[in-house]
Amino acid sequence: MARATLCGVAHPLLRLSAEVAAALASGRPVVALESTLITHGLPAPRNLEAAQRAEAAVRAGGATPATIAVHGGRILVGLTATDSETLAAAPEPWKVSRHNLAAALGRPGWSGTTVSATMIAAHLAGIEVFATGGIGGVHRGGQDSMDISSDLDELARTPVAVVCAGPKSILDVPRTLEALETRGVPVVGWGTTELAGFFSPTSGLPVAITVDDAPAAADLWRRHRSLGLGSGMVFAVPIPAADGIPHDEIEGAIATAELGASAAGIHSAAATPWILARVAELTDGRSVAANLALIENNARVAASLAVALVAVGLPRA
Ligand code: PSU
Ligand code: MN
Repeated sequence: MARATLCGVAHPLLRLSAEVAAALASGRPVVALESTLITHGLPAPRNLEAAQRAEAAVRAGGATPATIAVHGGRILVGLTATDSETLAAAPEPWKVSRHNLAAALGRPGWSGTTVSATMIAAHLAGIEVFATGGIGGVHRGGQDSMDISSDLDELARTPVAVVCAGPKSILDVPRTLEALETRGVPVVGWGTTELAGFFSPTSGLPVAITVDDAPAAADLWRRHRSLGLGSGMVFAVPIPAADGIPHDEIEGAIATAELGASAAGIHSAAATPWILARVAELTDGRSVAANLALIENNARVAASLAVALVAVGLPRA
């Protein structure tokens, strides 16, 4: 295990796996992966399967996977196969974002990192590309409850490219897009002028920016970084059509799950895991199968971006 260097100084709270450290040291492509979807987003044993399929897709795409989690007072960047199994079965893991990252580092158990905490860790480690399922955003009713994911502010302040299938469709997606625009976060359609609809390839909402392939995405990201804007970028990749669930069908399940969450008084950090679990029940597990497929697809696309960034070869801003 090696420590990351930040401005040449080892960061004592990060622990890079030997494989990730070697890839970064020699400038090879690396893709960060989050772990809240392992600890909180998906039911066992599909959670471990998701982690393994994402890592395999990154490798097949010619990059090194760096799954990020917190354990034993360190942010782990790159998990061994055994680490992943332990994480997937960890008792009472925390769900860690910017606000409780330092606190999580003060406890012995495992924590899954959300998009926000994963971006922080990836940036500290010098990793520019990160793949996940969907980003958090403005929850339905968020204009009253103020339940707005810290993912949005993180995207505004941390320069990491996040490859996803759009905002999670359990959210208020139009308000999430407005919040991202306000924060100066580009939302980029990957091969499409329509925002990816998470469980379905389409959402009915337009995106202002489109790239057709990985080299174009790499050019856009490099220009963004060179301006010193400081923000991240969302690359929204549609789920492959064969794996998607029709928009109307999934919307019905989400609406029912939302009502159930309200009736049960579920909110804040517990909302996403609860609603995802209920949607899985309501769709007889089809939402879980779709979630795994889109995670794997995003990992594959993120690897192509990381490879293209190395090919562009410009110094990091
Ligand atoms: N997308 C999924 N499943 C998940 C998540 C996203 O398909 O479990 C997680 C991500 O880690 C994301 C987090 O950062 O949910 C957002 O949670 P919240 O809304 O509490 O900020
Ligand atoms: Mn929240």
